[in-house]
Amino acid sequence: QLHQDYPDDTLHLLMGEDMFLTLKSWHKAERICQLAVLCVVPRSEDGIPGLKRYAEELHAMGGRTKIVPMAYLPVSSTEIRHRVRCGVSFDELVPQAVEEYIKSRHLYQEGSDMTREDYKEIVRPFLSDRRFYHSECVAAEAEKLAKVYGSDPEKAWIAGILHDIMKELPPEEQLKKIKSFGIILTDLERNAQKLWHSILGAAYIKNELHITDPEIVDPVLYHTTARADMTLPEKILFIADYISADRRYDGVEEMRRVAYEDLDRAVLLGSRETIRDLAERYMAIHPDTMGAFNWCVMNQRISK
Ligand code: DGI
Ligand code: FE
Ligand code: FE
Repeated sequence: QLHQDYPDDTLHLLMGEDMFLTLKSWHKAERICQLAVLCVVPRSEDGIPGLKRYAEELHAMGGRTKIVPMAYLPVSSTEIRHRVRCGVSFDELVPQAVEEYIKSRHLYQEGSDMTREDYKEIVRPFLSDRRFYHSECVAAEAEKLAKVYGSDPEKAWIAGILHDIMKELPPEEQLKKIKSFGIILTDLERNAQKLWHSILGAAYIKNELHITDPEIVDPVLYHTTARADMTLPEKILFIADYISADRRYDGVEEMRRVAYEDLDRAVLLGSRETIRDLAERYMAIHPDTMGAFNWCVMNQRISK
């Protein structure tokens, strides 16, 4: 087509080293050689002799070639896409405008190929053995609950493995990070250190791991307090955290039974327990914790 449009011009076909070295196996390779000068961009210094050899083979079948002297860029698109998906910074690999474009359109994140092992690898360095084990148990429990109640089991598992990711950072560091994400805490929140890890966890997942799915981010945000009008994924993580296999407290067996019988009832019992425990210790109760309890009471007929 281009030859018809530009009959007097010489056409050049640009390609990278890998493509060039497979050219002879392409469909109608000889025809391609007739139609255009093949321009190859080397991937590394070491690649050039190999390219020259291959170019000679192409010359033998009538090909014209040019090895383009271009500064070798140690950048691979596969590497960039992988980094984007894993939430690892890639700004040194692309121009700033490209970075902004990729981020603003959330490219290369959909159909994430992150495996469970990838998520575990992300969480592992933040947590002690005990807390990591807890996270695995919560993830497994959340997945199970999701299957029973018709929520997305994979997302439930991911929310579970991530939910306490910030729990063991030193408190001062948690506070610093919360500030750095531009989050303003209420007075109550500033004085309730146990609440920081869920607020920070959700922000970290969003800003650093670039996971924006509300079915993952919101359950993490509300896993400690719960709240009124909870979504199904939020209820599931809140309860999974309460009944996971590593939990030991009086009544845990009863709570496990209720959780699989009536999830809303379990949320009611859970928030009642949290409030009772906090009140006994003269700790401030977060409005969302109260909100969850009130919402549950008003929505359920409570028979003792
Ligand atoms: O992180 P986990 O230990 O797995 O469990 P979690 O995230 O539910 O945290 C439980 C802690 O959070 C427990 O020490 C009580 C505290 N907490 C929960 N709701 C409130 C709260 N603390 C205050 N001050 N106010 C609350 O409303
Ligand atoms: Fe937690
Ligand atoms: Fe937890």
